[in-house]
Amino acid sequence: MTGVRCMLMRGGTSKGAYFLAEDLPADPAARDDLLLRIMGTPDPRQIDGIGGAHLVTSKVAIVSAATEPGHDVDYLFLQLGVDQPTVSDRQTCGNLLAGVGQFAVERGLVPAGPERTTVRVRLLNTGTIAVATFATPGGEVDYSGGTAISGVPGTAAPVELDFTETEGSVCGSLLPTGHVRDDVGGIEVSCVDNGMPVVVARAADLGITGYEPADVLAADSALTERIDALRTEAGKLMGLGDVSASSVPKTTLVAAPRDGGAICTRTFIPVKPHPSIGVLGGVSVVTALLLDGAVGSELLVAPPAGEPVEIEHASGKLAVGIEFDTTTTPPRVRRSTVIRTARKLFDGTVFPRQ
Ligand code: NQM
Repeated sequence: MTGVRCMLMRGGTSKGAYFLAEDLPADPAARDDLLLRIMGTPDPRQIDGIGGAHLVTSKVAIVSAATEPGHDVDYLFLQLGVDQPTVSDRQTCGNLLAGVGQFAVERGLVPAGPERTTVRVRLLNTGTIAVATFATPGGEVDYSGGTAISGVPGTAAPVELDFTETEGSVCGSLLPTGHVRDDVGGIEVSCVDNGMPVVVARAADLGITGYEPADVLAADSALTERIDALRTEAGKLMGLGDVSASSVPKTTLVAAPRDGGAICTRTFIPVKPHPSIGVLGGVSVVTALLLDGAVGSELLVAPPAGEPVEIEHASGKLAVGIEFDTTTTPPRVRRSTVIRTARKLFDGTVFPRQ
């Protein structure tokens, strides 16, 4: 049986299989078929593969050396379904991105610095560049450290992620509907794309408090239907066409903060509750809430200017730093930053189901 070289990594609050592009078939159809068999999709338990039976653990990162100047590596993200045999490249993933730089060093694509290494990563799904900086004492990746992130037990080495030019990276503009606020089937929403297309609505407008645990939301089939209808209509307004089989747009329901953060969120990917919130999903939500007139901006308890905005989510908090260029109208996002951690879980050969 032929195996494939693979590294399993936790990236932020997600887990995925990382491959060098050269270790996978070049033909996308053959590649996707192989990846489905590696992950054990379709099967709600992914019992015959290495997927973790949830969308945030059914992910793939494909990395290769850059072919153009200006960045070090190319990163293609693929979201694999769990119970459906789907492979989607319509979104990127900021959580798996947190492991891409270390993977590139481990595979010899990028030389490690003596203390820290900075890797410029082109996100092939969106065409934008992210910069990842992490510890490489003595020229080796060190995954251990004292940084805790919500949704992951224990601590690990911090990875600084810095994003620029993410505005409209999937839909073409920061406010893809052309408005800061829209009415979709009687629900007020703000549709935004600052690296991830997201529909922001008030939790109360969908009949929930916004503080429910993820498993309670997952069991609420009426809510799932409402969110599906909302995102399907909003997706059309955002220029994404028929999104019924697409992982974007995500939906984030917001409520007043109650744990010292700036806003409380519950996110759906695209209709299943996220255990926390995605990285670029979080960046997009914060960007929306900082815009005058955005739905939910009245609930935001904004920190002093220049300080990160802490998003409360179903398993803790995510801090997002956003720098706006206020000399333009409307203001443009200059850069956004998030701290994550990542860890190599195993490195070896994976054997796909036949
Ligand atoms: O928004 C889940 C995750 C993500 C994506 C999702 C992500 C991001 O938690 O950048 O990280 O939104 O499907 O990994």
